[in-house]
Amino acid sequence: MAHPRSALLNVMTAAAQKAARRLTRDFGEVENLQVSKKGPADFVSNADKKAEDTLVKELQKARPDYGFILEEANNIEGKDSSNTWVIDPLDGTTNFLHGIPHFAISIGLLRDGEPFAGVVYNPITDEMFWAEKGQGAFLNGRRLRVSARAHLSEGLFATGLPFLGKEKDGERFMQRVNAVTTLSAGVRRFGSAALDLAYVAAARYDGYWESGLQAWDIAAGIVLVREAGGFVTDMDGKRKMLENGSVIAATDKMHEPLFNLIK
Ligand code: 2AM
Ligand code: CA
Ligand code: CA
Ligand code: CA
Repeated sequence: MAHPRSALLNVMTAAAQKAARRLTRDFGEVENLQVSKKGPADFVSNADKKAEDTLVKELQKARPDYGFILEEANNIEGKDSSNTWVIDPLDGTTNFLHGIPHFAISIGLLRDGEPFAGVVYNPITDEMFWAEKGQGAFLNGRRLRVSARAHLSEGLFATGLPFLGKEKDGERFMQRVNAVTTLSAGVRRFGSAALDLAYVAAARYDGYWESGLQAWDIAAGIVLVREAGGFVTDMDGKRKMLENGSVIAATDKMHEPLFNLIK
């Protein structure tokens, strides 16, 4: 039987599902999408924007006073200053635009500035990941627990590769990948930070690190990993992930060895 969800999570998953219907339709016709460029290798399509509009509308209906931090539109200040949605309507846009079925909708809720609830939904695999502080993390109703693998040599890790405009740190990045590939079972780079974090929560990956991210890439995923029993810090070992856009997320056993390898 599916685990019961709080009213808050029902609002979030329903909004994700509604936005996903539009995204899935557009995914079938990516050649017809209007694509523009926000920065070096940073693309946005009308699919991103439509999905975001749907999410804002649905969440505003259910929680009229909450504010929004949005990837594609200006932030919206809410009357209730202690609750803020942090939204990436389409995480993995490059995959989406290339017809690669690995992307997600990411909805995080900050309460008093701290990640409190998160939903990450991959509409292609129909995998809905959700978590709320103190309530556990779930995938389609099944409770999640990070992997129990204990040694780096058994671990599978994920990261984000630097791309055009992000290659400043390229050499340091390659050293880190080199260190982890040498000692682990492998390193993956699938191109959606939100799903990378969800996969750590689901015990598919043992750890994940990346820098140069934005709050909307990771706000939801942070709650997933923590509620599944994993640890999340920034690349300095602090808890300023949302401020400085770097993240190391791993199982309870792998966080420290991974941190020591890549710090
Ligand atoms: P996006 O698809 O929403 O843009 C993968 O490394 C992560 O980086 C994804 O979460 C992706 O989110 C983000 N990303 C991809 N290209 C980017 C760019 N050029 N600038 C900033 N973020 C980017
Ligand atoms: Ca983007
Ligand atoms: Ca993103
Ligand atoms: Ca995005």
